Amino acid sequence: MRQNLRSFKNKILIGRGSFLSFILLDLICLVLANVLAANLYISNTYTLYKFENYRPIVFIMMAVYFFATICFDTLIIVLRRIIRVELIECAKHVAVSFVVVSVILFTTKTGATFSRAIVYTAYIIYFVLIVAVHIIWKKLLKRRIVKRDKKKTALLMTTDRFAYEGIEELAKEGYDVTNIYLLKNINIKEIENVRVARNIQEVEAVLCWEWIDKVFIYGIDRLAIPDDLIKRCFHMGLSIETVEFDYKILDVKTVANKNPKLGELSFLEGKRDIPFPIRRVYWITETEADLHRGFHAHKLNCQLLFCPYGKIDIILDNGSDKEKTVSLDEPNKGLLLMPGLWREMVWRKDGSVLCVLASEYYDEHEYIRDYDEFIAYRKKVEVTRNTITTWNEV
Ligand code: T46
Repeated sequence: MRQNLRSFKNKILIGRGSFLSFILLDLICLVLANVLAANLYISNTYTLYKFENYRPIVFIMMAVYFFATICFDTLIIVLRRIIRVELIECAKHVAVSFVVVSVILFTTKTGATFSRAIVYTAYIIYFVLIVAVHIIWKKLLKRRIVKRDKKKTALLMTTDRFAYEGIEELAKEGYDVTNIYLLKNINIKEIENVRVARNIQEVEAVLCWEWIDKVFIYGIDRLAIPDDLIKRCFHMGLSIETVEFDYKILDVKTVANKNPKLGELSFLEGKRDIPFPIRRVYWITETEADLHRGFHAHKLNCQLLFCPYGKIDIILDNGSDKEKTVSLDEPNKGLLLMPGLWREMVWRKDGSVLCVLASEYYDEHEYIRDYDEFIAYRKKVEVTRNTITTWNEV
């Protein structure tokens, strides 16, 4: 119940409430359109139409306006909307209001006393006015926001596993991450002083009121991002870039002792070295050379593999490029594996130990153990990628 109330409050206050200036502009346009339409039909152009008589219908129009705005989302995401989308959205917005007001005019006695022609003309003028005002107002807003900060800004869509790394990597590309959307609804308010949007409504408000140059999906499968959100971004003419990597070889920090008899100590530290929260640790022992294991891929699980003793080859296949082999032959070598990679492990030395840190709990359903199924899965991911490029080009 409390959750529902909170999400309703977010919807109204954060989602719709932030469009106040657009709502006010629209209302001014509505009144102006009525005055102009009335003047077209009344011979005495110097007296602005007998507004007193006309007042009830304007109030009805305003009430319908609020109804359309709140119930049909006709005003949502206005700042970056591309012109074609702006036209469609304004037409939708006027159409909802027009249909409701027409029904009132045709079905009520009071309605019959008003000139329907004036109302219809008012709606045509209203449409032209709001399109023009929205476009100009957005240009002004953009100029004000862009002026304030000349750095390129980014919205980062990721999970808690990759947020830190994402901020760092995008900074290298010259982007200042101003907002983060975490895929899993975890109660984190900020990461490295960057605000975290807790739900889609908050992301929409960010996209509307803050100047975002680009949206980045970092280190996660694009299929995991809600479709609605992706569409919203494209609706606004925002491009989305996915930063993907299949695997990374990491240096595991190692402290060598002055006295070699004391051996070496290697260590991995939570957020600093491992870009995901560790949910599981496992290791494979009692092995012999020439043992082959694996032959599967993961849909969700990210892993960090290391071999503290011996030598193990990890053969990686992403379904399209040539297979790659990474040899884990030193304790200070780590291999970060992203989901969606087919792997085979080959033991090269008796007794070699494979240690794995995993981002997910064990779940047989997120394994792909059939190679054909794996290829089909990779293709599906590719298709989404292409679709996104096409939308981007619109
Ligand atoms: C991977 C490579 C590197 C569990 O019950 N819990 C666990 O956490 C794991 C990892 C496995 N199991 C069971 C499932 C199977 O019945 O242990 C059995 C052997 O697992 P699997 O055949 O998947 O083992 P490998 O060596 O082929 O693969 C393992 C991991 O499963 C996999 O995630 O990436 O190591």
